[in-house]
Amino acid sequence: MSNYHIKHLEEYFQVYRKSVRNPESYWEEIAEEHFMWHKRWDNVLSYDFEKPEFKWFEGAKLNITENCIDRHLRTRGDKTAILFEPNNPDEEAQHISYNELHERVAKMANVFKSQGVKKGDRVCIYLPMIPELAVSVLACARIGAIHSVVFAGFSSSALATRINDSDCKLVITSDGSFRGSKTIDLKGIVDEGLKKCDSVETVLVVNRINAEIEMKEGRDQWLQPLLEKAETTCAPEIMDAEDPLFILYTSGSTGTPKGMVHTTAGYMVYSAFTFKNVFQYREDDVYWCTADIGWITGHSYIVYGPLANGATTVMFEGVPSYPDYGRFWEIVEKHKVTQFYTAPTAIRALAKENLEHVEKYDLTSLKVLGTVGEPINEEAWHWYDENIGKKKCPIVDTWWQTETGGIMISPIPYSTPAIPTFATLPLPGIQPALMDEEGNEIKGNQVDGRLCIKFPWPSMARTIWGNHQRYKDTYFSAFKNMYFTGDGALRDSVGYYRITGRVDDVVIVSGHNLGTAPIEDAINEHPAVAESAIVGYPHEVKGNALYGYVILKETGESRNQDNLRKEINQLISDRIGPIAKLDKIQFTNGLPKTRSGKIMRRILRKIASNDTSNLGDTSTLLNPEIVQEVMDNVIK
Ligand code: 6R9
Repeated sequence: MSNYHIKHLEEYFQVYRKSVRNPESYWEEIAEEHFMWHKRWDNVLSYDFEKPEFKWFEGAKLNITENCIDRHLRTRGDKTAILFEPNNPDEEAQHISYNELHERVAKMANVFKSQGVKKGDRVCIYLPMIPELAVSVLACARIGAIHSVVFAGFSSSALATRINDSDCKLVITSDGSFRGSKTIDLKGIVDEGLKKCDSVETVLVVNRINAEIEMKEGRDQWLQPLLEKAETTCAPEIMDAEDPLFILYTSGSTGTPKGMVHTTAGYMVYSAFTFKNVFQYREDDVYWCTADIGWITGHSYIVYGPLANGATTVMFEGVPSYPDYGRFWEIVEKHKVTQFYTAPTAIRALAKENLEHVEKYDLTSLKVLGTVGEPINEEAWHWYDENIGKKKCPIVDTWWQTETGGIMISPIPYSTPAIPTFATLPLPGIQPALMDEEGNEIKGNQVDGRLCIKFPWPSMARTIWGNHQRYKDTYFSAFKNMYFTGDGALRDSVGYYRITGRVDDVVIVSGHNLGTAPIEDAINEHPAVAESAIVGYPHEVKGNALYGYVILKETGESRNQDNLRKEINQLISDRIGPIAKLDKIQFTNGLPKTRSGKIMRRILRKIASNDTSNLGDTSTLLNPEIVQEVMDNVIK
């Protein structure tokens, strides 16, 4: 039995020690045993932090879709690969078997080819969470085209920026999408965006909502008739280990989005390995990640990781609040979901609602719960543990990034004892380091610093598309011979990591470093508080002072606000110390959030600092309208 599946903490430590003593042989063994290669690698790893350049499994030849589909056909052909749950609960779910997926990917790949798409070309995928999205991703990989999935909630200008940055040749979209009780005119957004794009030759359109749309002569084509004519098999393009697999854009703290480039072999090995271990996936499980495939979480843990393991992966088109707040739990019951992976922001939103929405459903199929995307506060963690996991399901708080390609720090269920708000221990092969501002590594436990990774791992992003210098500057210049994550973290007395938030979320008040996340945690413990965000603003005496934006639960809204402010500060004082008390507290109905649920603290910081002349790009916000409301109620 290989060490692909870790079952005990003791085993974790053994595996971990082995993995860092000799990373090359560790990953080589996994790559050898669990994947299908056309040619073996000549060299497991070569790297240079100065250039920076990282190559894994160089010389190997493979196609990732053979690993995700073809090799399962003999033993799992009729097993459900993708379980599609539509937006509308009255529409029937689709069980797409591995055999069917094989055929659908081949047909889509042949359609792409018929439109002139070749190995190395970029294809932009702008689709809602429908099977065609996963199928297009895999079809690109089948023929060696580089996919660039753009989340179908992004605006036309955000779409155009991304298409132009990587000169996509083809765009695949749909006539529209369903989102709760609404429909969204995706094709209209594409038409608007493409006014600014010269590289796009073809737009393929999936019919999802039967909308009347305009089709531009010579550019736009309905997908269905092309699929009907397409051959049902497509030989895989044989790729080099380091050939790019996809580009995925992530926003930086400044400037244009960064097109992170992931390559084939290392990404495959690491996403598959982490999927199996972090979710303790077993053959008959039904795994559900609620993310959108437009984010890295969807790439690695809806598509590639699960399919490389021959798993059944649920794809949900809708939203947690439609037709009501019980929708997630209804789906868990209906499909007997065993692993459930979501974001803290979703948990907090659902925890605000009546518990009846949870209690109506049978959640006993669940075995493992996961969270990703931001630090999870204690209150949300306990709500998840008690009401969803019924205190029987390990919770994996998984820390990672678009750039890391896969989960880096996370408990392993049944092995790592969890502590709320701690991502706990690094996965095998991952070597975190905490650094001080002078560039020295902070050794030992009970310390905090800037989180870096000091040795390469297989799924690290290899460059920023078209801008290698920016890749170097952003990730490899702050600390020598290290990858800098941009996050702060602390390591507790037993070596567990807790992510304290982006380093730029740290506020220095009277010379004290204060992470905003722990203060928010303290505030969120107040029974009347639903959510909060803390930022720093300039203060004459302290350098910086703290400004809190607080959303109240319905029950809190009738309370006297001055009393609430006092209670909140008392809580902070109790939990963290008087130094962390807030100078100003603004009660608000909402907070500006990115589409992946992250609070845009940059905007809140400017508002609190009375510096609203240039709020920067707000086009990627989920709720741009809230910005004005927050500004109107600012406390001067
Ligand atoms: C996968 C993903 C990355 C940033 C990362 C960090 C934050 C993600 C977290 C977490 C605390 C966790 N983050 N997971 N913070 N605990 N479990 O979210 O990728 O969208 O690129 O965001 O998200 O700040 O640096 P991405």
